Amino acid sequence: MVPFKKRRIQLHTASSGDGTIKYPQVVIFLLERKMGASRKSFLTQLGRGKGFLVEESFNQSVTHVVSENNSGDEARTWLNSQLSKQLGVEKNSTREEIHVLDISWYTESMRAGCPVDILDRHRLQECGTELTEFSVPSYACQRCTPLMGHNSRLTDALSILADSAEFSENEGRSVAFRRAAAVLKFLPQPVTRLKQLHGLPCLGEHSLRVIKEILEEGVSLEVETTKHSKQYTVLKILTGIFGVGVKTADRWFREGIHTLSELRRSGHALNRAQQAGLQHYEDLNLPVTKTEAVIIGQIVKKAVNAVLEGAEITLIGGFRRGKQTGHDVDFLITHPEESREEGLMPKVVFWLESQGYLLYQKTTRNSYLEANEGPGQPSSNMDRFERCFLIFRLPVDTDEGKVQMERLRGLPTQTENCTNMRTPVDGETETKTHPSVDASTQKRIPVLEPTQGSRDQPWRAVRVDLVVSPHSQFAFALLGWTGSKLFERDLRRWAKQEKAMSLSSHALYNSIQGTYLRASSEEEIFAHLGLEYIPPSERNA
Ligand code: 8GT
Ligand code: MN
Repeated sequence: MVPFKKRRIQLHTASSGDGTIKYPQVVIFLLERKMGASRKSFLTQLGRGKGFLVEESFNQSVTHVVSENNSGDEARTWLNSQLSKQLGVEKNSTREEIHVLDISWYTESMRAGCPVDILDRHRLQECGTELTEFSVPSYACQRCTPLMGHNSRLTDALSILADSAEFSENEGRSVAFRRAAAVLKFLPQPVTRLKQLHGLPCLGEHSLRVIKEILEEGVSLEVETTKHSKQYTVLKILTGIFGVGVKTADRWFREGIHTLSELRRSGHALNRAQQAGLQHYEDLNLPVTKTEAVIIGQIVKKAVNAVLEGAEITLIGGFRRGKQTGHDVDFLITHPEESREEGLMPKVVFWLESQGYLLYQKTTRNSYLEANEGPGQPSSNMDRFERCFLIFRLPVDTDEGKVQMERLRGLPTQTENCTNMRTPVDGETETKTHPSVDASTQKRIPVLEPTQGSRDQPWRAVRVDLVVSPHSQFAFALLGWTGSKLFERDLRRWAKQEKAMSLSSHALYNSIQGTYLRASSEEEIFAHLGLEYIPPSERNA
């Protein structure tokens, strides 16, 4: 694209109605061919009157060529001849940078008063143009999926439908939408035409319909309706309370409880987790930063070293995959000598508690016994580590802490690159001092005076998960707790369907030979499974 500096020269030649050019980055040229000189002149004046930069003649600064009644091939042929003859530019060298658009893009932009997003239907179709064809392996564990894809408009929409299906307890449907989103996230380029997706795995009829609508219309009616529905917005709020699952949230919703204050007033008996979740709702819905995760890691390391020399901790979950924010911080603890880790968790928790670092804790016992039980179903092995759910009391007297305090002070706590974060919302209108964002209306609304743990406190609440693994199972635990959830799901599915093996976070079992396959690294597990190794940063399916 022509540097901005160069383009400014053109600003003088293209006069607008009152001389102001509102969108200097969008340099339009109207193709006279088949449009006619008088219509071109009329449309040019119209555009300039609205502050658009419309060039009289084609030149190097043009970014948008608008054509009427020409086919895509005709317009491209004309453009290429201009580029090579007039400007001496290699034929295809700038093809990707100049948009060749139908007049509908121009008229819609006139109506909107600004350049509208370029949708599939605005681009002139070219028979001769080759669209990028994608090829995608079926299982997420066969693919390198980066943190950020090129199709977030589509994947965000599908994630909303996946969440909504989860709220209706339709797991199959939810997984189907998540699989479709994961395929799109893997693609190396933005999708522009539906036919590029032909033959790709995991794209069901429903997902394709939604994708088509977004490519053609810019939005999907179903997604918009879902996102603004009462059930969706209320369940987002209620399941955002630590300790509250979909079943409970849905029951409350049906009872007419739609806000946190209504829940507080309802007199419902809440369990210990839910009470803590409600009490620290705002903090727990504020994304945890990588810096905070590192600080908590240092504290946990101190605790672990204080109670057992030589014990090691590893940051797992989303942060290990390179995420910069998360909804919690996950750690895996082990000791190089087998069995030394036994009894470690209560001691670590006791140490943290005695130092005043905990607001809540619940430990679950390890019940995984390979020899006695044999290979259980992978899903039933999920919770068999000694595991502790914590709400950490993170001091904020550090520099980062001060930044956190600033963020907490009256700022809208929107989600940041964190799909399962909930946006704090509360419909209460009396005791407000802090604005927040209502997920359904995007209006700033006041929220309740913060409860303990926020604003004026020198600490904030953060969800932390600790898992203890014997050293012999460490590689499996590391792989199983690094995620993403879909990556894990597909690893287990691959093992079962393609290799007749059973994979859990404890072990890999060959069902045909009736043997366990040992591994001391993630690489070895991938090798046992006949998969190419995928590093954590590319497991973001
Ligand atoms: P986030 O915390 O930023 O939202 O993202 P995350 O770190 O990827 O998600 P998470 O909900 O904290 O889960 C971390 C990983 O632990 C995920 O890969 C998930 O599959 C895995 N995981 C659980 N629960 C359990 C469990 O009970 N057993 C095992 N083995 N893995 C689990 O969330
Ligand atoms: Mn996590």
